[in-house]
Amino acid sequence: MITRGFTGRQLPPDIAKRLPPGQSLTQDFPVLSAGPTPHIRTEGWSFTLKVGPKPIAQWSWTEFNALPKAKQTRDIHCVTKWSKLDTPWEGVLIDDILNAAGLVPPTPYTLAHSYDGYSTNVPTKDLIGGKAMVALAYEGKPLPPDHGGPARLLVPHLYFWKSAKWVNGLQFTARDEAGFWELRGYHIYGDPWRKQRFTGD
Ligand SMILES: Nc1nc2c(c(=O)[nH]1)N[C@H]1C(S)=C(S)[C@@H](COP(=O)(O)O)O[C@H]1N2
Ligand SMILES: [Mo]
Repeated sequence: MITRGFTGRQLPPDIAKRLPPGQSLTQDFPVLSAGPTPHIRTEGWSFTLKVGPKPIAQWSWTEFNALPKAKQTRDIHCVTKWSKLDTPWEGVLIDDILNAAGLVPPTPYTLAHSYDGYSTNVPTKDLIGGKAMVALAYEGKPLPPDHGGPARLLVPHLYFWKSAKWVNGLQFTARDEAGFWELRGYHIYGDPWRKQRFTGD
């Protein structure tokens, strides 16, 4: 899948230092999904915040797109060992979603939920302070379905499985509850710089 991967040793030092251990650089944008790509119409789309089981805020596509937008260009790192540098995204920061809901982060942990039944857990502090967004566009164009369109979570400082595609809500949880891959042997946190690929790494 990674046809032209470059590892640290062959790269200029300023590029090599941006690759976490064991990662190779890719120029293309691989698609990795546990199942088929769902095609989600923006007409029926909604995004919900929950605290435990209780819904506390919800936006339609139109309402969500009226929230403040931010642009971020970030390096992304997949647990399958590809990294892609300077990926340009636009979307709504989690900070601005919380603001719009009049909410201070209610619990230390969060589960992101998606239309395909996928979920992934992230400590709430890793989602705020400008560290994460719900991305709506990539390279200046609406996010394509394969890459999670119409909306995906983007948490670029963690392995890319934490960036839930087709996201439809965040659930704040009291405890760190394992999501789809975390229940199947992947690391509960997933820091690429600490090679936290699998449970116990
Ligand atoms: N909803 C959902 N989100 C998902 C996945 C998935 O199967 N379903 N796969 C994850 C994995 S393992 C990775 S590496 C990235 C891949 O994103 P990409 O296909 O845009 O490269 O999406 C993550 N988000
Ligand atoms: Mo992945």
